Amino acid sequence: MAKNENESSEDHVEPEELDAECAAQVREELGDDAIVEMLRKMVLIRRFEEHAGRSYQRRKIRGFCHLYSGQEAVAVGSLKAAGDDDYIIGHYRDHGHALAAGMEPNVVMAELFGKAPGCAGGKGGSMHLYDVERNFMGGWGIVGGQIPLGAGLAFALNYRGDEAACLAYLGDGAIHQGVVHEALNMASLWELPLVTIVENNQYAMGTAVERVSSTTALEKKADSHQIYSEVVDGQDLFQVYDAVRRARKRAIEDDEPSWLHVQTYRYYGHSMTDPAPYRGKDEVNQQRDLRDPIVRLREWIIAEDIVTQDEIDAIDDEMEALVKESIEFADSSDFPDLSELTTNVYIDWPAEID
Ligand SMILES: Cc1ncc(C[n+]2csc(CCOP(=O)(O)OP(=O)(O)O)c2C)c(N)n1
Ligand SMILES: [Mg+2]
Repeated sequence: MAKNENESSEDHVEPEELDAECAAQVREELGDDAIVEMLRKMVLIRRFEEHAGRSYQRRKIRGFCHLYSGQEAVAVGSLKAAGDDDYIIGHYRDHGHALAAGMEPNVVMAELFGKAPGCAGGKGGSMHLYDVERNFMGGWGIVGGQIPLGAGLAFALNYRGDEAACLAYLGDGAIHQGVVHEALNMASLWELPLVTIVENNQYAMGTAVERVSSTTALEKKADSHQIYSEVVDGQDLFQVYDAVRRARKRAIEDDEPSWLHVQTYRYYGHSMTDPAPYRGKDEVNQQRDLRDPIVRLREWIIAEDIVTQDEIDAIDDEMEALVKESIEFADSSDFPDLSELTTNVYIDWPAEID
């Protein structure tokens, strides 16, 4: 497994500082407790992914498993900006969004283990987390397919007159899918409250973004649809929060969709079976040393005297314990009953149609 954010590579280097002005403004708006809470969520996701990776290697988790480590500030910052009635829809790399949306680690881990108490009864697995009560409409395995669904959710919000937006996440590898552009065109034309969040982690499976995209300035991809766009530092929690907060406001108050090009990085291979031969260790170490979203946030929190190093260490221990508990919970839970094999496949027609 890759090293965690507490270990840096041999030559110690100072990480890049967060944007001080933006950090101060968000601090003023949200307060210190909310910032510490966001740190806790980011650490929870990091620890969760480490344990999920190990459980996959032990064959406790089968099928697909795509880890989110490195991208935590995107899910946590953006979902902090979401309103209670907002819809959230994303891609298959969805553990981080599920946890950031408030799903219980036990329920998420049980789903990864294919166990009955999982959010989809253990029948969906890693790519299909879902929580209707939190308006988390799922991780989706069809690359780009979640964007027309997100546009549909945004349409529903408008149709019902709800003051809310749909946050729809996609990867750099999804932005050239035809349906994404069909959906963007409609979102622009119909002024839908759709906030698209492009998580540019630099690679689509094994292909670097510069090898497949006519431009690496991915924000420009929305220009022909006359959709507002901007570049966001995805390793800076506050910049993510602020960009999404403004995009949501534009969506709800000005009927303007947005396209946010969020620059981030993933530390593991595409999935658990990808050893990532297409990039060097140095590149990954450089990202971890200079741009890790948790390290950068911690440094800022300590410099601002919000909490002490000891309190930060205690958060680490607490999140590690929470995740270990979720592993034990998932491991000791039952698999779905055999009778579940045929449920949720066909609807009980006509009773459910009426
Ligand atoms: C329509 C479709 N085409 C191809 C695939 C296979 N596939 C799965 S992930 C992936 C790459 C997606 O990369 P990106 O959008 O950058 O997301 P990341 O894995 O980096 O989070 C591809 C091509 C798929 N799932 N769906
Ligand atoms: Mg990608």
